Amino acid sequence: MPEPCLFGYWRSSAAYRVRIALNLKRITTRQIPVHLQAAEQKGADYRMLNPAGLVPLWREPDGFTLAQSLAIIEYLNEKFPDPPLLPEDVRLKAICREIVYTIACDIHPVGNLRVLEKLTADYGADAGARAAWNQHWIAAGFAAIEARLAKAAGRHAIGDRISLADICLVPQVYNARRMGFDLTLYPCIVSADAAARNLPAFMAAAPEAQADAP
Ligand SMILES: N[C@@H](CCC(=O)N[C@@H](CS)C(=O)NCC(=O)O)C(=O)O
Repeated sequence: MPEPCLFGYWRSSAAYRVRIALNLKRITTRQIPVHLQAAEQKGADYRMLNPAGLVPLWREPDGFTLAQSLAIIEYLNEKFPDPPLLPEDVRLKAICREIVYTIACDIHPVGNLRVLEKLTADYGADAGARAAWNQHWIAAGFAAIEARLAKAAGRHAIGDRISLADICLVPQVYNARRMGFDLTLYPCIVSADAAARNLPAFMAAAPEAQADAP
């Protein structure tokens, strides 16, 4: 039977989120690498599939496609409800989304490759300036998440069950570490990351575990 495909890239944190969700739900998927450093996401062939020119992209055998990691994950969560990725309690669900949106709307987009490339092309930002820019926005978002986790976290970001908050947090912490971001001020984030990162579904989704990793 043909499998659905996930177009991604080993180090894309948005694709990493979807990989974790797929593993938690045990959905078999064919992974198709799109080499971001080689700008494959900007090529005409890929843009035919995803006009946004970004990964991840979900494609089903009947041709149905979906972009945006959170849209993909919420779609999969509705189609395959077990295990649920959002808390049942409406307030906890909203808090979970607060954390998720802080990462996916406030931190991740401004550190994206195309934004960093634009900073360099139009404003002459060198590697140091790009790193400082990234670290500034990670710090702003992590301060808000740390305060929230100090109240909401149990073993995981929201209580004791893995949720979409952990699915977004682990890739963002991976990115932060990759950029040499100092996590000392964020003990609750470090603890939630450590509790989730070594679970099998997270380990199998990790960048270094992907076939396209160098
Ligand atoms: N909001 C989108 C963001 C997707 C995104 O920015 N993907 C990055 C990789 S993490 C990308 O494709 N970057 C390519 C580029 O900037 O040219 C999502 O959650 O799917």
